[in-house]
Amino acid sequence: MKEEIEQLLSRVNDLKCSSAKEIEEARVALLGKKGEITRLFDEFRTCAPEMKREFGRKLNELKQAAIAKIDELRQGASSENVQEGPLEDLSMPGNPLPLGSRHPVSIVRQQIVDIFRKFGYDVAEGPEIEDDYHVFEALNFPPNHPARDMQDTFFVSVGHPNPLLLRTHTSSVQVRSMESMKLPIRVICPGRVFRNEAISARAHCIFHQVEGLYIDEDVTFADLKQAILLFAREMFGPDTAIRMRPSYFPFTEPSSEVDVSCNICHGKGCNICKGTGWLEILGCGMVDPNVLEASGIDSKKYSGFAFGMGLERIAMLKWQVNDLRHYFENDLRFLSEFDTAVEV
Ligand code: 2U9
Repeated sequence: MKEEIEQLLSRVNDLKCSSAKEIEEARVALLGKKGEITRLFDEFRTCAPEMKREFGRKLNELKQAAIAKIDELRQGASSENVQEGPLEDLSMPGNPLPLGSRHPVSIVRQQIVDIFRKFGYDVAEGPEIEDDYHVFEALNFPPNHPARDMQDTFFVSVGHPNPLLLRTHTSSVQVRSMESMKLPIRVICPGRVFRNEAISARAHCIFHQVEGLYIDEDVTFADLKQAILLFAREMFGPDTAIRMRPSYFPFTEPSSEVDVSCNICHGKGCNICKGTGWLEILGCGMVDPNVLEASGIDSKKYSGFAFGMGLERIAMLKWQVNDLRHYFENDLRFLSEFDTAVEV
């Protein structure tokens, strides 16, 4: 008991609390009905008579020290809280918490996903680290295609019989959808992609895409054209026109690049559309029969269209951002320009 009293006394002497709440909690823990000092007084009643004198004196000293310490702490706390002059106006609003804002790429992605959801598309996601099959082979890339080269693609494991790589497009997600979903398929795949490119105002080694795929019986190029037109009008305004130019991709045949009418100069020509009146926004085409067959889909019965777009590019056109690097630097002066507050 003697040791317990001494330990408690040194704890009382070292006690440090700043707020009134903490001081009251310490008082209750020491001197309250179930407090440690109160318990020692209870034990004192049962101790041997020859010890009572010494323990009684020590216990009383401990109790007085605890009361004095609590008083001292209370005085310290109240003098810190003394307010000079009149009280502040307590009805004034508090300090506002800084609210974040959504990243421009996230805003554009959400808009595109919302539009295609309305058209009945599902949203699918897949791994960023992929294998050669899902990124190239299943998409009809020939074995010697430059994209398969280390100059263009980041490989995670080299010299492995089935090397892993960072996906260069989200088409790999659509391949996985073809493997796992029942036909007809209507799917939209947003995601981050990686290409071994030098970073500049117009190129980056990481960027974001949304790709889409629709496979059913009797899907034609006219369906593709209509889907893209409806999307462009939802995204860029009801007066938007589209223009399709022939192109080439290994995974679609025929393939096309799509421009929308410039909604800044309305065709007159400005420096955003470089005087042409048109802005390139996406690539698309009819899914190559080889791609359907590679995933076990009968290309005689089914056909489909696919499209892909780069989100940074669309956000650059939408907000006239002239340097891609702004999207990756997280400079608050840039990010706070996009004022859609995050909903919490
Ligand atoms: C499957 C079959 C076909 C996806 C497509 C494009 C055209 C395209 C580029 C736009 C700018 C990529 O971000 S970008 O560099 N994409 O032009 N993508 S068709 O075609 C597919 C995808 C999956 C199974």
